Amino acid sequence: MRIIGERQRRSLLEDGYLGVADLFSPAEVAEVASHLDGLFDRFGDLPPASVLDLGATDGEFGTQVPEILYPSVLSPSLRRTAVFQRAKALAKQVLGVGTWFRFDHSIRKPPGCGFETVWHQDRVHKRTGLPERRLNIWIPTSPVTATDGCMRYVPRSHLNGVLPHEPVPDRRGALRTVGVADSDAVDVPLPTGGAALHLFETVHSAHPNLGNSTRTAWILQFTHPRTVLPTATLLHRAIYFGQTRPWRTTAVTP
Ligand SMILES: O=C(O)CCC(=O)C(=O)O
Repeated sequence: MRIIGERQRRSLLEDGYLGVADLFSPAEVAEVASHLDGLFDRFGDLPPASVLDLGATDGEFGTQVPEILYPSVLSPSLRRTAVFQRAKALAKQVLGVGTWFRFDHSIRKPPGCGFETVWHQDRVHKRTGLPERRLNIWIPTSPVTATDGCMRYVPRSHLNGVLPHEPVPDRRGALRTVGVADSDAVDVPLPTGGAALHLFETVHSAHPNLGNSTRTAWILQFTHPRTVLPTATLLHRAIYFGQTRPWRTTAVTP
């Protein structure tokens, strides 16, 4: 199924990122937002393995930059939304037949949150050595600009392999790409219904939220094994099921 135009697809593959303004209707995004809000409302009661805070090491956990891992496993209704289905069709259009859903998370930046998401390549966090291509679909539940936490990308940075990363002092779990200048980057502001797409190796970051509204994003990651061998897909799926088992047994909504 064709979700974006061929020129957009080529631009994504050439630049490593793409902003699309009109992938979903506001009502479709509102449905996602209500599921995510339900999870963030219960943040303190979610299984410890499914929550993080990307803020300062000495900050109060869950109040700075709360993150929920695998929200669609905790709240399986998310997988039945039009947003999920269209995102999956889009990933298949970009990566090809054999693409499947790998991971989702949601990151919230409360109003006045001064923490940027540091420059990084997603591939740096990959734990398995299986060869694959991945696509991230970053979906904000409200309009975003540089003031309230939109994504930003370094164009064509996916072409240089995995770059050196360094830990960020006083920030929880953050690994930052060495030597990126803010002036190298392009902001991707979006209206409600838009999404920012990027490849596994693209250097990216998100602005702090200095606006007055909460910024919440649902982030879906799809993978395409770089081999036609069916065993590669089976291995990927086995790893996925192993990793998500603790979340699946504690699903909190029907
Ligand atoms: O939402 C954010 O602040 C950052 C998201 C991100 O880094 C990603 O989607 O890979």
